[in-house]
Amino acid sequence: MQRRFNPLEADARWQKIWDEQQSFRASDDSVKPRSYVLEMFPYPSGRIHIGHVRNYSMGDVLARFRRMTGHEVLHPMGWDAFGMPAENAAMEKKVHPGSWTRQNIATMRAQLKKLGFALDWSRELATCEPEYYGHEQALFLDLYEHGLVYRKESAVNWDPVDMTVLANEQVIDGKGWRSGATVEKRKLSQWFLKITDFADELLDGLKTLDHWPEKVKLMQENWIGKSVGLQFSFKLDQAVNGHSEVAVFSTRPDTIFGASFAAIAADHPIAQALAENDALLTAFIEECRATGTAAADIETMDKKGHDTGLSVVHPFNPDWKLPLFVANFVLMDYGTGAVMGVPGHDQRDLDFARKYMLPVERVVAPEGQEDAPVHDEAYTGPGHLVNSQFLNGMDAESAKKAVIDRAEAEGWGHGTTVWRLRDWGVSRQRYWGTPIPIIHCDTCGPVGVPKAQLPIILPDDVSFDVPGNPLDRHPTWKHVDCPKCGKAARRETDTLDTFVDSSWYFIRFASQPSDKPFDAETVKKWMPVSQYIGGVEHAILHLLYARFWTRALKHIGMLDISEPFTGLFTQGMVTHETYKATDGRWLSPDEVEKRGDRVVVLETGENATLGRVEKMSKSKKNVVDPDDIIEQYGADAVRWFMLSDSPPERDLPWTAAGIEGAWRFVNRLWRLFGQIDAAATGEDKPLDRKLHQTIDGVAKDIEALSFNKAVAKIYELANAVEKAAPSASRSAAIRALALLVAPMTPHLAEEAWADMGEQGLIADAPWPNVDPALLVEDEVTVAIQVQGKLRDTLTVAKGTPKDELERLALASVKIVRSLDGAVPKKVIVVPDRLVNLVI
Ligand code: ANZ
Ligand code: ZN
Repeated sequence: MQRRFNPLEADARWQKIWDEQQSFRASDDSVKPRSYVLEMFPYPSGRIHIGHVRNYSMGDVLARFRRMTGHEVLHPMGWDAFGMPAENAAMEKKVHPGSWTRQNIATMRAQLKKLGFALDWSRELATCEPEYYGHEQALFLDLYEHGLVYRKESAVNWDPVDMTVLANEQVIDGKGWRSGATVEKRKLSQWFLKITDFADELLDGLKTLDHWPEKVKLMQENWIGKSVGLQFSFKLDQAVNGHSEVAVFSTRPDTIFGASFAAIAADHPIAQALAENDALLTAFIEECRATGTAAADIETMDKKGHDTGLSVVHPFNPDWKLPLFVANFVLMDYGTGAVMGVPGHDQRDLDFARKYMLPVERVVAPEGQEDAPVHDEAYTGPGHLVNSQFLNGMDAESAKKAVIDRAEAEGWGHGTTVWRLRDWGVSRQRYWGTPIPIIHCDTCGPVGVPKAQLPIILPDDVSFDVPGNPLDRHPTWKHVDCPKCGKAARRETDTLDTFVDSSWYFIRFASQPSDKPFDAETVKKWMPVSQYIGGVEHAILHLLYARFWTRALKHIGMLDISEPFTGLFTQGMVTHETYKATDGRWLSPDEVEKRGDRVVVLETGENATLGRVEKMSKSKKNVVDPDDIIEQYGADAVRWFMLSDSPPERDLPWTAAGIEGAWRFVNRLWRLFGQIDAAATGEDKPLDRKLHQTIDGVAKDIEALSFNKAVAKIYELANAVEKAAPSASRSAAIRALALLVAPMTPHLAEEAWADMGEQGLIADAPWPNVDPALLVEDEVTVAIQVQGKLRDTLTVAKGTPKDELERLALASVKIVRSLDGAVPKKVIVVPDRLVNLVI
């Protein structure tokens, strides 16, 4: 009878058994070596999407493999459950953010369970529950006590219709992304975390992260943005409102003789003072504010300025005056909010100088280019100083140092380091987040909530029918007495940025006592996470914040770990073709059918156009629902497909043919697993060798997260087993094959294991041993050359003696033909490699 694997029945049965036996529960007390495997926890948006499936399949293979290699594995799952989408749903669908979120969690948990991931569900957590965020409040207070949290007025993007602060990304062309209202700059008192205290450490720590992608480390490095240079003051030719100098910061003090102007930011105090009597400048400043200056746009934006009519004096020559501009490309919150413009060597300055017809002079030149003028491109390369008085002839590094030394000796400047990293503003005027555990008292100022009163629980009875923060307009919630003096006071109604929630969840997974955030001893047993897997979109913020929290907790003596994630892997996306109807509507894959080269709309029979292969997204309708696919093919085929074909860091195009192929392979394996023949005897040496090389190779591939390579090796082994004649070796290979696929297709593997009459679960079985003797090839291919040209090859036993190789070479039909009667003058033999006949 043709054996057919019934995934729907088998998946559910094994999932139930794993659940009942708590197979994947991690023990804090195990004596085995530990391994913590973690995928970035999902936001409960509604349903699992295929990107999650790919991400979690990868982590699962590693987790299961490490269990098989004798590790006590921690592989937890939880929910990053606070955030805006829940409030949007509340506004649009009139459901409470809490019920919307918890419903989504229930749905997505069930979906994940259907995929058979080896997760320790006993440690499941959701950041929106007081059992989690109450401890976060305690940690916030700990950081507050240690001076790592402070309150500061800062300018924010304020949406006057939604009555909320918007992140920069939520401001589109100066308008709120939801309301469309013109966004205002407002000064608000907000809470900040002192991440800048750790800038140096966070930068240095990157050097220790050998198992992180280079590109992620580079992105973090740029984000932290350490710049070493000179801060110095230009004297103003006339004082403005008591300002007699303009302080500037430059990373290129060596180019100081190339300066042709100075520029200040629109929000600079001198610009503000001048604007009081200058309507044009006031208008220009307004314009700068409206467009905003995100650092990223500076390179490309149109450089604009306003000439103040004032001049500054060059520090090396009291007679040398440079015009002072207010310029849109100068940021107020970087360096000193003012620059010296060196058009010859800075592209922004060059664009600006060309527009306002300012001098452009070269002061750094490579050998032979001393007199070459600078045209459209600023020269940023290496070279030596020219046109620079006492600096002439020096290389840039020495010149930098010489200028800094002079500035320090003469007292007009000093060497300094400037960071791009800013402190982390964590206040959000939102409901669905962790309440900030602070009480504002008119007498005592901000007072931390006493820990015994934690958690500060979000009130349930809130409404979303009017804009603004529901916590703020709740009738009673914010009215409390001051914990210090007992007078009437107000609770903080801002909640924490959800990035705070995800900055320590991996610590809570490792240890979750009810009376404190974690137990440091237990955390130490599991942390750091040995392998973290997630999307590259988190390369900067989430990973930096998580690194910061870990270091901050260490700094205040709560934890003894510096880096939370030893290994990081960022997986590629799952993509799919897109389809469009003639009227421009996007069509989903199940609305169309491909007929040859044509794509046809099923309902109407009309032609549709085939668009690009793109990341699956609801807006383009090019999504496949994991549930549908699991229903059709079972979890294992889906998992297998997610791991095959593409290297894990690359995008994986979802195709019907791909999942079909995976499904066929699952069935091929199932038929093979039925072919163990206890009666078959005899060895099959080549098959033994193939098997052991595969065991070894697959293990290495899984550890390197090269899942597609592991899959390819398993295909090859399956082919070899299928072709082999019955033997004891073949039966052993079939049994081992079940173990090899167990991390990837665990339900199929369990089913086969039971069917083979093996004891226990394959999930608990050890990874097969490798016999090192079988890893070495005992046959080699030897090249035979005539006059250095390849004419034939020999397959011989390794170590075949020289004279035997010579004899075999001369006996080769091809060689005899090639020599055409000539007798070799000399025969060169390199054992195991080649025979060269010289005539
Ligand atoms: C003169 C100069 C000459 C500069 C030159 C660069 C090249 P990074 O490396 O990113 O730190 N700058 C300083 N403060 C600024 C601000 N608030 N807004 C806009 N630009 C500012 O950049 C440091 C350089 O950016 C500084 O060095 C300054 O221009 C400019 F050939 O000074 B430089
Ligand atoms: Zn008080």
